Amino acid sequence: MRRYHGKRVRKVLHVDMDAFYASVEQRDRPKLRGRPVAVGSASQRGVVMTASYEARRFGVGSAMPTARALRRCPELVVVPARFEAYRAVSAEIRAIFERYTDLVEPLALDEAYLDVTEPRRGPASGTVLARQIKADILMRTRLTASAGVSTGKFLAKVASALEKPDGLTVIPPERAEAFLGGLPIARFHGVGPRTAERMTALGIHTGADLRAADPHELARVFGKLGHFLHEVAHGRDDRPVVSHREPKSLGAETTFARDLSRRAELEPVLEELCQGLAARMERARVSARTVTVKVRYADFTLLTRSRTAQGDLCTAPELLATARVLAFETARPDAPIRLLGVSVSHLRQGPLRVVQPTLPFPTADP
Ligand code: TTP
Ligand code: MG
Repeated sequence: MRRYHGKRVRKVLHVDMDAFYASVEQRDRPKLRGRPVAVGSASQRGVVMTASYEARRFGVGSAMPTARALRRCPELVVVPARFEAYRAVSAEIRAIFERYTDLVEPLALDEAYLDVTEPRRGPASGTVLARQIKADILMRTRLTASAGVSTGKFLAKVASALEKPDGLTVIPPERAEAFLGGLPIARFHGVGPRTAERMTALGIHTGADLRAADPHELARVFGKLGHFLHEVAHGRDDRPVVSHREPKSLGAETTFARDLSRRAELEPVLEELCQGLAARMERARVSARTVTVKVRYADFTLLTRSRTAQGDLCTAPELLATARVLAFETARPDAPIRLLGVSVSHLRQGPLRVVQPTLPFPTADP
């Protein structure tokens, strides 16, 4: 891992599709290419969700009433949204991101943070990976994305917007301080037009002004945002990239201080493992179909046995019933054991045991 002033430096990417909905429409309807396009409702009271870069030159943009957009750009083509198509592209880019790192945090259909400090493939260069990811996206979806590369989420996100469309902006650690110092306040994440106005009234125009401001005063006037801005203006942004992907399996194991061989000694350990596992499954809101027990004997031979249930397992007693069979009905019932583990797989998302609500009227059983 790269170090800067003795500190470990992360490599964080922010990738964001260009004029996302509008670009998908232009891709799928060649007649719209090169023309000012807005995606949104064409009705009198409709609103523009996004506009192609051709339309942006006329001052058309997100959240603008369609009527005003048409006044600004009379030749504007307004098309309705096709969310299915956008979701499909979203899944494609997500799959590309996940080929490079496990740490993918989607923010919306068209954007995500990626931590590529230790990538799954390719060199550990944020710049090279960003270029590859952009090329993959273009090849797979025929759409362009912009990427920002830096040491944290904040800088990566600001960077990705700097050279849109089809941009790639890198802010290395040695340039971060100067960059943040010169950054206008309105470009700081979380600062809308209102906050920007209030900051300006206090004489805060740039990141350098933020750094010079009294942090207590900032926190008093702007609350949490004030504290956050003071921190990021100093380049302090340790927020991790958190992937919300569902786990494929969950497991727990214990190595004993001394080898155990009697069932009476092993039974409570197994019970504890199953209880811990059931609690984690509940927090993750998953049920499981397969239970695996792992036994390492004192002579280090390893035994793993699995059983897949017909239905979904979720409670500790259910897990224990299966784990018991697997652990104790083995070929070596009395051999000393040094490690015992239980894991669950074939996980399914969903509330575990939903009590059927009473129906207001009788229904026919299937
Ligand atoms: P953005 O990434 O904010 O915008 P964009 O991709 O259209 O343009 P760019 O990133 O190049 O500046 O939003 C992604 C999509 O989300 C956008 O295509 C449409 C939708 N969206 C809305 O529906 N309403 C909104 O107010 C905004 C900002 C976006
Ligand atoms: Mg976008």
